[in-house]
Amino acid sequence: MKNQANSFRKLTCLLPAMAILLGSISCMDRTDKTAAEASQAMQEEPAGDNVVYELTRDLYTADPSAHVFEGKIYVYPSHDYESGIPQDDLGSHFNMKDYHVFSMDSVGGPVTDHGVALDLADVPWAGRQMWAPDAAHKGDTYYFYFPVKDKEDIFRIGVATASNPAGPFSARENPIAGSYSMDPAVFQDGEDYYMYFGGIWGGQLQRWKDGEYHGEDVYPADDQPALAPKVAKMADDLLEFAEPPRDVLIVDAGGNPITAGDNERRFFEAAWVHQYEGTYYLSYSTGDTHNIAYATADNPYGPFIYRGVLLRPVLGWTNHHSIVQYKGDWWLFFHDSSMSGGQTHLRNVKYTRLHHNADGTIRTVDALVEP
Ligand code: FUB
Repeated sequence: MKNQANSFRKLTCLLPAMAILLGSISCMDRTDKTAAEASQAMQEEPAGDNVVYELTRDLYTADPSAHVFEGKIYVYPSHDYESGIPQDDLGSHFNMKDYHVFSMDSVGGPVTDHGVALDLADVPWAGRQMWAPDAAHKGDTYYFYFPVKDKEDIFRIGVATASNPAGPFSARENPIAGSYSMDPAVFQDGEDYYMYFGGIWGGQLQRWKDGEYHGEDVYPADDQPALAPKVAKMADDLLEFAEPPRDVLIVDAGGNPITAGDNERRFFEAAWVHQYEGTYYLSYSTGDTHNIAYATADNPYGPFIYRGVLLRPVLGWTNHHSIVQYKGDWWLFFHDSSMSGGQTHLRNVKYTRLHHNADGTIRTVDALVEP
């Protein structure tokens, strides 16, 4: 993946400072706190609007999927580490080989690292690169969904199960039939569960057409509809798809598909869906423009109408998030690269309050910090 131009980051960093000069301090805590100061805030401040909490400083974590299980917040992140693989546009430097699960009893409270929940060596079909996971719960079983390249270096999505939310999880013999690409996010809508997935560039979505792998990087022309995230309803056992994956169309306010050349708004990776007051919110990373954008629909399949940006670029190339409601408040989990001094493949998870506005929009979070 490419390194973002520093000038763009610096410009976004200046915006909150200009706002302060104009009398607004809404971004001040997010932009002025170093990682250590944020940890300090964790001890001293109540759950305020502008506080950014860190998940852990004990290991590198990224791509956080947060859920409330058994009254606690559980976080399912990627586990970054330095594998020595050089950086490239396909994300080879994200060479992760296991997952840890974290939990906390309260916002800003102590965080428990439950240790290795799933290891590459315990997935029979896996080759390399354990990327952004997610989890779901049904009956007395917890399901852990993870993308990893198979032994032919093609991303597939696997599922592993456990009797408790922290694992350890036991992986199935094979990936989910019909799954491909990466970044699974499983959304529960009443009795139904849907998996959203996909990502371009390193996520290989551009190498698939109609569920078939053709192996070539093929992108639509700039004026054509962008490559879409996929969605499939899950079977009752949550171990397979109940239907072939379909495209999730993202359109502008006029109903026109967001085009491949519209890098500020088009889908790149990191789909997440939550529901707020009956509306379905699809949020996703715009990749090379580094935003978390969002779009809304009246059903889980879409089309979703583009609404704006909910998280501006953070330190590091990638931007990846999840949204969860806990005890009445909404929380945005995300990562940046502040703990490693800006190294894109060594990230750390953070979280902060998220606000839905009365008109259905979401208040934009600006969490950029300098390393
Ligand atoms: O962590 C590896 C990849 O980086 C994820 O799968 C993407 O969403 C990006 O965050």
